[in-house]
Amino acid sequence: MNSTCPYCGVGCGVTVTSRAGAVQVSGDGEHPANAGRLCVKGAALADTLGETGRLRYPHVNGSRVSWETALDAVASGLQQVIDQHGSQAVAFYASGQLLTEDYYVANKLMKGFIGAGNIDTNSRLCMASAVVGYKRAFGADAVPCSYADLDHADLVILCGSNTAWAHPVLWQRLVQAKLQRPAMQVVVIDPRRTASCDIADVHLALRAGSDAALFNGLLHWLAQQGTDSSMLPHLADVPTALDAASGWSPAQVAAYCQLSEEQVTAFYRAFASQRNVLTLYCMGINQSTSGSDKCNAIINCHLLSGKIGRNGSGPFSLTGQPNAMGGREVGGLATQLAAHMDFSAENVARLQRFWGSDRVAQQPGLSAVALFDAVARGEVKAIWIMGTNPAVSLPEASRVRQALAHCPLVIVSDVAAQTDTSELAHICLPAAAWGEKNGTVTNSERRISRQRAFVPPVGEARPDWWILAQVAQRLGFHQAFAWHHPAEIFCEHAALSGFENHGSRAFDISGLASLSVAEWDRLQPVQWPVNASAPQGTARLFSDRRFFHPDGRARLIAVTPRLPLAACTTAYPLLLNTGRIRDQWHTMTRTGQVPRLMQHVSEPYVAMHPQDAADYQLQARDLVRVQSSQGWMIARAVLTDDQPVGTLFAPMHWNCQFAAQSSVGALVAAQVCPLSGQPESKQTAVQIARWHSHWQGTLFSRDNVTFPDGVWWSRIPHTHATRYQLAGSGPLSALLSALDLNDMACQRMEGTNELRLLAWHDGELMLALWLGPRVPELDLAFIDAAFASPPTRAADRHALLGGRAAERENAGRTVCSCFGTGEQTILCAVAAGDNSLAALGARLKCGTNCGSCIPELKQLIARFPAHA
Ligand SMILES: Nc1nc2c(c(=O)[nH]1)N[C@H]1C(S)=C(S)[C@@H](COP(=O)(O)OP(=O)(O)OC[C@H]3O[C@@H](n4cnc5c(=O)[nH]c(N)nc54)[C@H](O)[C@@H]3O)O[C@H]1N2
Ligand SMILES: Nc1nc2c(c(=O)[nH]1)N[C@H]1C(S)=C(S)[C@@H](COP(=O)(O)OP(=O)(O)OC[C@H]3O[C@@H](n4cnc5c(=O)[nH]c(N)nc54)[C@H](O)[C@@H]3O)O[C@H]1N2
Ligand code: SF4
Ligand SMILES: [Mo]
Repeated sequence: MNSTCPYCGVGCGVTVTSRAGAVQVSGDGEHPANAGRLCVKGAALADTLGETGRLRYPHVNGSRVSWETALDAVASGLQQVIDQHGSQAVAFYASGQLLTEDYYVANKLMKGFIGAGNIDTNSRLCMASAVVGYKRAFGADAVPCSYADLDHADLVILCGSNTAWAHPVLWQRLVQAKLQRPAMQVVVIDPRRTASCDIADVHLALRAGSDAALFNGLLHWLAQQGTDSSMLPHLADVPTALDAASGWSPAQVAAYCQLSEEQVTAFYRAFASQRNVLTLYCMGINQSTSGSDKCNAIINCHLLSGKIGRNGSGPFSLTGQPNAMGGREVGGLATQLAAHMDFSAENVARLQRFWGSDRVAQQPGLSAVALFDAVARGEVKAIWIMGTNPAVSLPEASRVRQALAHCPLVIVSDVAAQTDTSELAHICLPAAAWGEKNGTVTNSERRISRQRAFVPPVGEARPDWWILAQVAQRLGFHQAFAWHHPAEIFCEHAALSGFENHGSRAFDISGLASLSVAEWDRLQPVQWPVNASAPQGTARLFSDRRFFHPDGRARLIAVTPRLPLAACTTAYPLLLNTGRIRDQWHTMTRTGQVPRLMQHVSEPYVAMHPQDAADYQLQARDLVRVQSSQGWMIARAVLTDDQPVGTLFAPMHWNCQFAAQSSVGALVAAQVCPLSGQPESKQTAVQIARWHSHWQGTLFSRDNVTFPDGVWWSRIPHTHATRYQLAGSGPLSALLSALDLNDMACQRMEGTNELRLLAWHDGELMLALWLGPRVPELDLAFIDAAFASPPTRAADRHALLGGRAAERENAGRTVCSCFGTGEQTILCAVAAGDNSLAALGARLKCGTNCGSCIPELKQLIARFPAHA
């Protein structure tokens, strides 16, 4: 059966097969988004199925209860708050990872029937600026482009997007396009060098947060060069935008962006001279206190030059989450109603008619950061969080935790048994996970695809739409929430999109409003709009140069570039950037359970330039305390000249389930773009210092371990055991007593400042521990395997205590996650003459599946200069 990958906004189709009871997931060769390709996360989907780490039953105040009890508790809890404090005192915080049907029900319940605007979503942290950018420019939140544009572009600009790691299958398509048409230029705009620079002709490592000036300068340049005059009748507000851009000469841009004037003019020349230009932009643009303006600065250039609405051209905002777009369509953001309607009196009345409700919210609700502030102030007294983990992902995450800890009613719907957010919940509801639920998602190119259920839910997990509808009924809204099947919800949503639309709203899938359940089930991927005039969907918008403002013209927006609010000071001299790594998804609740996805990068880290490391007396792998004015974290130092001097990068993923004190969200300030409400997650001023410890260690354990205060730990699931990396300064006895070695037979080797220990129970290895002033180098795969088949000979046990098999070569850190190929293995092969991608692929297979590791393979090959 076919379904859709639940991770990123590329929206790859997958084919699910079952062989001898084991589920296998492969790329769907027929799906237009990926044509059979998958990245490592998609390829590892089968490993996320099953009960590991899942929430299986409803819980109230920590005790398992029946669904009846849990749903009654949710409904009566919400009702009580509404009765006492009004509907504004309750809120939903939802997610671009819900299915469209789930999302539609959540929005309908809050805005249509509870009657408040307070439903916002994690898309606020992600897409909100892109939405404002499109709406201001086009009069609608409508992505003009398609992935197929990559096959026609002459110049592709990746701006604030590490596509190679965050949208890997799209990146593979770009790599292929460049192979086929080497003349196609690729420009990467990113302060740091990333894996996406691998195929870049040019990397513009501009000053963090300075993109608006670069594009303002481009607008000015385009105006001076004389642009596509046929475009002008379709544009409004051109003079004011050009006026705002007029001061930005290449010299000024170069000084502001810390680039050379040659770099700037070469980029401008390329943009102006190439016919088809595609700008892909993502979090390096959106996550900013001037994110909306940055989006418009980019869109302005495409509009003025007419590089929009045709093959291979356009401003293409990449969506992060699998269904960020679906959320935008149903009104998941507190600032819109539903089906692309805003809160105008006309639209409120329209929705009242459609939903048959006289209590539709009249005004926008609180957006994410403001919402959690209102929780902190006690104004919002009940919050239902579904499909997101705000205690990790929101800025000032420690404040979010405190706010939740004091909130009278916190309800969490999640698939994971334990998250940093669910630890603070009064009511936990088990949601059906990917593979167990049925519905639709919309990817970055407006393509609606089906996610299909193929396994029964674990325990008593239920689909999110069902949970929401049950609560709605208990709140007294029976008829409006009486669906029996998600297909019915989809059809209602599709009907609403066409309701009194007459071409006024871009989002129109009225052509799908009368699907039968069987037709919905068979629905093939299709790009909206899908209506009477475009029954097969629409690949490209604005080919006719008609936009959605009432006069049909697009708007240029006057942009005044602003640098990040986060500014370095003597106390906080370094600028911390945050983002994604290749093999992890967000707060790791699913990908963190998959051993092979934990091997590429296993621990929270902070990347810095070697010069900065030297200034702070840091060495590679040291533990570093990173501190901002908001909070602090501990992470391992990675030294790389990919990182500009004076700047750091830390992944956003780690949290209290995977490491002690390593959540970067605690450091980021809750400063937002005034237009979009999106936080500035990419820039934080920080100081760093070595985190001193007397000992470090590696522990493998069959069971999870809780460590005493003062011990820093990070947890890394392997196939047969869990590994912990440890560090601390306290007495080792406190650590050893936390390990509870009572009933175990222990083999020890003690030296000065050093301890090695194996603990056995009934012939099974229970624990293996190495402690000392530095982490010893261990053969991790060999140790993990000993938990499945313990060595019996004394000599082998002795070797195990040494941490490595007597005769085995250490494969080193995993580079290729698909085939588990280690760095050492690759380096040996390169040294032996396999010094090309093809030769490595032929010998070790690495890089031949999803291709995400190719940039790293190339770097390893480059370490050995080719023989003359
Ligand atoms: N592996 C993986 N893939 C994912 C996700 C994941 O968790 N893991 N999450 C998905 C989601 S929800 C999202 S939103 C996307 C995000 O996808 P991306 O936006 O591509 O990923 P990020 O790593 O957040 O940030 C992108 C780049 O912005 C750069 N940047 C920082 N500041 C600036 C700046 O001032 N200007 C410019 N031009 N660039 C800057 C960063 O250095 C970084 O390389 O990824 C999606 N895909
Ligand atoms: N510093 C910093 N912070 C960031 C970012 C950054 O770049 N830097 N990026 C921001 C961005 S772009 C994003 S999108 C956010 C993401 O941040 P979050 O949304 O908080 O991260 P996730 O881990 O994806 O959370 C999804 C939750 O939903 C659960 N879940 C999975 N499937 C289902 C389901 O079907 N139903 C339900 N009910 N639950 C489910 C998962 O177990 C998990 O707990 O982080 C933001 N925060
Ligand atoms: S590129 Fe995105 S949608 Fe495709 S397989 Fe990877 S994570 Fe899934
Ligand atoms: Mo995102």
